[in-house]
Amino acid sequence: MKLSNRKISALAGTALAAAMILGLSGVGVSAASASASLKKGLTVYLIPKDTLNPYEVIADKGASTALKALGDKAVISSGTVDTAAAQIPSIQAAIQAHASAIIIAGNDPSALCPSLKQAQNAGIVVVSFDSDVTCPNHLFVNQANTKQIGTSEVDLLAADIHKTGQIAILSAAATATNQNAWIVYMKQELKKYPKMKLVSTVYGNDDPATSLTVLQGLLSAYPHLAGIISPTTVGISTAAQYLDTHKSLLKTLTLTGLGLPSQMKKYVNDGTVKSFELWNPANLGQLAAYAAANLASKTITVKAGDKFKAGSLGGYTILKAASGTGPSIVLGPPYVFTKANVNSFNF
Ligand code: RAM
Repeated sequence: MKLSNRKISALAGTALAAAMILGLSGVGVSAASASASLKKGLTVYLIPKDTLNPYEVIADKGASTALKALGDKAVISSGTVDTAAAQIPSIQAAIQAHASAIIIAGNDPSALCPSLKQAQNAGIVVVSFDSDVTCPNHLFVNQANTKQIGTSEVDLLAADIHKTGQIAILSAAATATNQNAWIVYMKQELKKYPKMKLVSTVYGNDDPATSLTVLQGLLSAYPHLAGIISPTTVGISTAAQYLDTHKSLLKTLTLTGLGLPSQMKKYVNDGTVKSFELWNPANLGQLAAYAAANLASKTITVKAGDKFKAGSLGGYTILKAASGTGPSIVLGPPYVFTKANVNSFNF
């Protein structure tokens, strides 16, 4: 859906509008119309950053629901920590299983490339989603425009802290392609706010315990912190939980970033967090599933301008490679959650 963020905010007042924007009414897949030319019985390996992260679990469920509706088999396989090494056995398993496609959220931009090349040599189509890899000949299914995700998080925070004060970033793994790409644009956007100073970026590895440890380190190193951006659902929910039990910090500190409404609504409703952003991870999975099924069926290639239908999500066109990235498709704009709308969402 091609809606600007401003239009989305204007619409956000009603639960129905919000549900339409995030495709909640369409999570169930009407596969029939789009699937006529697709091969059936494909085996598709879904390799998330890790199998424990609730965000990845929802995205994988969206993908596997769509694949099953298309008559394909989905295998979800990954490690329990966000490293490339933990994902490589799953790529090998896909090769052993003669899979048709791999859909992977990269824990590292380049360390997975030798294994993914082996997979491609075995005839397996490679799609990255959520977090890209830099390897050749794959399609990246991006959740939203990379620049918009980065800049909008800074703008959200700036509005709340009167464009002034020390800020920090609580990120995921230091090698995560998606968070690092967003952080590049955060830094660029911060140039618009000369009185906001980024003092530190810490990495919680999308592990709640590590995220808590680095958060506590941050708070003790920078007692005057005015803002934290956590561009990861694991980081922001961990930080929100901590701030909820240390409410005096909220007098001077604002937390925002990317969160799951299901995890964050408690903290938004009790005032710990004012606003945060995301998209529907199940829709991201569904879009990646249709992209993989189309590539494996050779109804499209990894070429800018190629088009396909992603079931209830509608039509998508492959975008030109930008510098430093390959061809991609973008799910849609990020959505801002506040007390006014957060209760309408269940993901
Ligand atoms: C975490 C993961 C994921 C990211 C979301 C926003 O769950 O790091 O890659 O897209 O946050």
